[in-house]
Amino acid sequence: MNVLIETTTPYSDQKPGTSGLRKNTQVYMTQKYYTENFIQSILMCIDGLEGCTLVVGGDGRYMVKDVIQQSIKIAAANGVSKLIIGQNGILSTPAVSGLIRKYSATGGIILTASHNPGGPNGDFGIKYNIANGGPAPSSFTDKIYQVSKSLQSFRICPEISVDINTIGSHSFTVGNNTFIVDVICGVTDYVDLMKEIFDFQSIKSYISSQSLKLRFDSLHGVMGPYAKKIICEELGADSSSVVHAIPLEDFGGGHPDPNLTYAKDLVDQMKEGKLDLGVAFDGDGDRNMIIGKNGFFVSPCDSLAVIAANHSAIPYFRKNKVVGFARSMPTSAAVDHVAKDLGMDMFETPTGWKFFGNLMDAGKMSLCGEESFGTGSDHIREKDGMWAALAWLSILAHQNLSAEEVIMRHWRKYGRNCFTRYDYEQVESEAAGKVMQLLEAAIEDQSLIGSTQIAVGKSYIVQLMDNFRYVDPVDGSVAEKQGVRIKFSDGSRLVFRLSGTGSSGATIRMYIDSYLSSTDPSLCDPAADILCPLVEIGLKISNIPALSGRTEPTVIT
Ligand code: VG1
Ligand code: CO
Repeated sequence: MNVLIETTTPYSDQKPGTSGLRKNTQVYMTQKYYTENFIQSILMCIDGLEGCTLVVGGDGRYMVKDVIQQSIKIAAANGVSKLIIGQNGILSTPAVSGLIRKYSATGGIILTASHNPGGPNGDFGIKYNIANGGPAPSSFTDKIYQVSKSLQSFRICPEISVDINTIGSHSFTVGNNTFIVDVICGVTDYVDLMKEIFDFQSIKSYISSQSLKLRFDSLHGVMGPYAKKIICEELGADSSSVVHAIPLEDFGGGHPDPNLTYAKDLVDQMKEGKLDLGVAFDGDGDRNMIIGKNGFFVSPCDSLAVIAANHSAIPYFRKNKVVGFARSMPTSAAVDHVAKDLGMDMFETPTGWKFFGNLMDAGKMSLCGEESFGTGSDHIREKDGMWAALAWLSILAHQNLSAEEVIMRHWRKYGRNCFTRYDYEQVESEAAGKVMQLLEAAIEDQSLIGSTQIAVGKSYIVQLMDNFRYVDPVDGSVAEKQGVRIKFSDGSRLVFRLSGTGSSGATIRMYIDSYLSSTDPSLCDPAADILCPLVEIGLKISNIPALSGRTEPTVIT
């Protein structure tokens, strides 16, 4: 197979965000060699590229198959020895993480824009994961960006093409080297891993003995085949338990984001009261939303805390000692109370899963999560939607309670960290910048400290205002400006940051949380009622409505 050196012109905007390079699909489609440049840039940053093994897969969105063919050609020409590719190009993000670890690959390329819509008018994304199975750290993605800005050529074997729809192994000779492409079933290894972690037999008997009615909604993302295999075939639930299970290139026109807005169908079905547990996943299968009977919403912050408190219901955690917990900074401190109770270490990291990997590799932390519907453990180095669902099923089986009862019991023991998030999506970048400048100016002059903020008859005193700075306890790397925090004297908190996963304009996120003690008379009130004064205060301090021109957020969680 011939290797060609193709001349190209560099792009100045290939800067990975919170989780990979995400752009409108048209950017990849219409700009010459946009994809090729980025893949070449990734490869040039891999130590030991010659002779290495990489895992490649995507979430089934538009362009995934084409980009896999391009990746095969470019990897071959760059001296990679072997690619492991999911059949039909499909691999969930957690499955890629598991495969990298299982087969000791050097890394993996994941083709996904995760929860962003797909199709020719949606988004596409490319992400690189390192040898531990986790997202490349910022030092690595910065290097990719630097390389991409001056890239003059890429290497390609144009003659190589592989049938990725059929399982099988393919071998090519490139120069003096052999290049192998293994097309594997993307589901098998993942299911095997889940079987090592959970007690499938006891979950199965629980489902059948209680005649539990489940609804797993994959939103036409990557999780359909995984859900069918695990929930129906392995755990014996009937076929109606799995919906929107065929991965579609445009997710059926939907927004594959498991939250109350974009997975409203599931929430509405759960509200009818006939189903016991609802779960939704995002496009690439790393996020999960848990909904109990009658539409009871489990906040991801509470979900993490509940799994932490009940970790012994999961065989994996009985075998492997749990050493500590972690959460992203904007995530509520619900899990902190559990850590304190159990005498575990607790870490607070910036937003994005890449910050958890070092802690896990160093044996400091076993279980972590983010408020953005991400939960996971050190079985891999990505958040894992199906893992979270199976953790919940294990806990329900262990306690023989409903999801709502599990949460109520948790609040009565630990108190409740009431949480909500307001997203203002696709705001003009300039306006979003102004919101952040306003907040940063208030940090600078500390003008709000000590002030009393009053709304809806409640008053709060501002105690602290800063921009979160993280020093990695393992390698000492520093991440600055990871979110503006306003802390009040009663422990309530507001956080503001801009999203790093959008593809156009800017998304402003405002996170609000407040702690209620276990005996508070409002303990079980709706989060919206409890947090409404703080929301108003947040909007007033940040001036979001006036600066963004938005009277309402796009999504409320
Ligand atoms: C968002 C979430 C963050 C998550 C990231 C990737 O980032 O807030 O918690 O790790 O998406 O998730 P941002 O920068 O938009 O707030 V996924 O499932 O889209 O890979
Ligand atoms: Co995702």
